Amino acid sequence: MATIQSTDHTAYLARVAQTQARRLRWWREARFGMFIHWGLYSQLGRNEWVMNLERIPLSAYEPLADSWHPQPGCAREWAALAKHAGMKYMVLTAKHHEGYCLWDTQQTDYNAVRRGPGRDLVGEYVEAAREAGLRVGLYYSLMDWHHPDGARCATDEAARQRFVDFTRGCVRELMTNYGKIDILWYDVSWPLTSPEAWESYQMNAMVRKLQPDILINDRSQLPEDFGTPEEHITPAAGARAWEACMTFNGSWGFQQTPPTDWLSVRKVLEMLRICTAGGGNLLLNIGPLPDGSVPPEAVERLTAVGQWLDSYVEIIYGAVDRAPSLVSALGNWTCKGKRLYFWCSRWPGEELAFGAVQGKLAAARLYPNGPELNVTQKADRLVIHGLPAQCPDPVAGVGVVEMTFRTPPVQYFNAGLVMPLVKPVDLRGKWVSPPIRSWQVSALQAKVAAVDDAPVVSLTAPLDWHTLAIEKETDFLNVYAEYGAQDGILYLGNTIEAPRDGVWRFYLGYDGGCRVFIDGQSVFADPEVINPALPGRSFIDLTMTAGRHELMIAFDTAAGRGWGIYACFAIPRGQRGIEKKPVFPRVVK
Ligand code: H79
Repeated sequence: MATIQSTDHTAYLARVAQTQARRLRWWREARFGMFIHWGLYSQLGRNEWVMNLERIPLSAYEPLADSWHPQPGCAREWAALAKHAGMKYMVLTAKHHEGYCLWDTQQTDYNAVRRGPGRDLVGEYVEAAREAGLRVGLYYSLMDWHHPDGARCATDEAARQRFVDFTRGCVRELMTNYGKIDILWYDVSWPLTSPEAWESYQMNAMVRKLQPDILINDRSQLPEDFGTPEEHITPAAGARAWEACMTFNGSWGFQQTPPTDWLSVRKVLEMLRICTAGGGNLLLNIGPLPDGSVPPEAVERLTAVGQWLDSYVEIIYGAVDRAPSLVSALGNWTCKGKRLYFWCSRWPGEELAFGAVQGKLAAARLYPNGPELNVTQKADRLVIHGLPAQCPDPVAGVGVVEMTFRTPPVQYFNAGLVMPLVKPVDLRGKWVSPPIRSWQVSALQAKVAAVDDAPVVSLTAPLDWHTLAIEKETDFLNVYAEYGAQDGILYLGNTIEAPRDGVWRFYLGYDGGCRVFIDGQSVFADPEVINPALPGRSFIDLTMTAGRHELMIAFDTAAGRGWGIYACFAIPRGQRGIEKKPVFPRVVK
């Protein structure tokens, strides 16, 4: 039985993965959506958790179902506002934790058609969103404070089955009765503690059968299509799609707060900029009043946001990507096609500089239509001249510089320190060997939790070894150039020949954690960064017999924006003078 189930899941997951890029296409370009929290709690105006947080008994809460009489046409107002604000999709709470269903459901009488409103509020919303050309999302809380099995399902199997049937019934109706639904936004999956208990695979497989193009969020205890950081903006790792959901004034459900407690226009634009630079979306909430009208603070601010967006359409929406290899303390980078955009939120004045950029800048101008700017690019410093003294956009407090590069830019920061890339000449001299000039470099291997867990490998292992020589200018092995910004373990190996039995000091500067092996024995591991320009700070005394040995370094590319190693041998201090002329291990070609 278990085997059959897991096979089913594999097939399901494969299908999800296979269609994901296609299904996500519109969503990745949409950037900005409207979240709408609206329910019985809106009448109380003390947060959508009011029933729970104030322990309002059901007998006192349920009458809210009859006293709710929202104005007709309010969904059109939301849709018009979303459109004006530059939002491309909407997500409405079809059922929040309180358990009240805003649609015409057969699963419970506790719904908007049979009680107070006497209307299908989901139906009205879907129609209004579609009319405005917006994508349609439905929020559904798995947790349910009204359903009699909503809590005891955790401890009573019959209750669990009833509750899961109810849940599946609700979701089926939402996915069947309203035409094309673009997003299913699950929330809180308390109290069941596994996707098996929720029967999430089966439920979501049903959803996808009914809605082949749908996107499902990650809150049914399965990762599905996108991550949902809540009240913080944290980009997902790698290429995983993500959407930050944010309140406007600290409460999802309608709550009156002083105007200063609402997000300012600038703050909303900042969120949008940070989401854009992280390749994610912003789902910004409004909590309409019980009559369905939108709080004037939200209307006013969203309207201004939309006006601002009109001038930035090209670089907010569409195929905008992260530019993960570039950083600055003054703002964020994005790219679109061949162009790079620096969103400068801390305006430096007439000159804007970037350090350690490799890649030739061809042209720069102030977005959207400034004249071409003068630039100087020398050694590791790139300066853009002739910018306005003050930030050109007083609304967002951000100026965008559009750039094109001849070759794709990356930054090599040397251990994060601002220092000239000097050769470590202090190590040169009679008792110190020249640096090891070339290494065998493996293909990037799987990431490990800590560099001291890096498995032993040998040069005979089939890891696509290739030769990499140190850079002429610095004598460093530029590991960064090999792996770009990817995370993983890179192996650097050499066969060396010791000229006699003895102890040699192995100086190693490394910008990133590493582990060292001799003949498959671990002799050293350090997760820290030792500036390669200061290799004397880090050494290992290696005892070797005369003859050949394999020297292997596991280099943790994730340990920083690391860029390389410097390695050489030396005769330890106490042993100097034993021999007239020091002899060092040499690399066997
Ligand atoms: O709808 C909005 C919020 O009401 C809802 N998500 C957004 C989009 C939300 N707010 N807070 N939470 C969810 C936090 C959830 C806390 C929980 Fe628990 C922790 C739910 C389950 C574990 C506390 C412990 C409440 C139930 C068990």
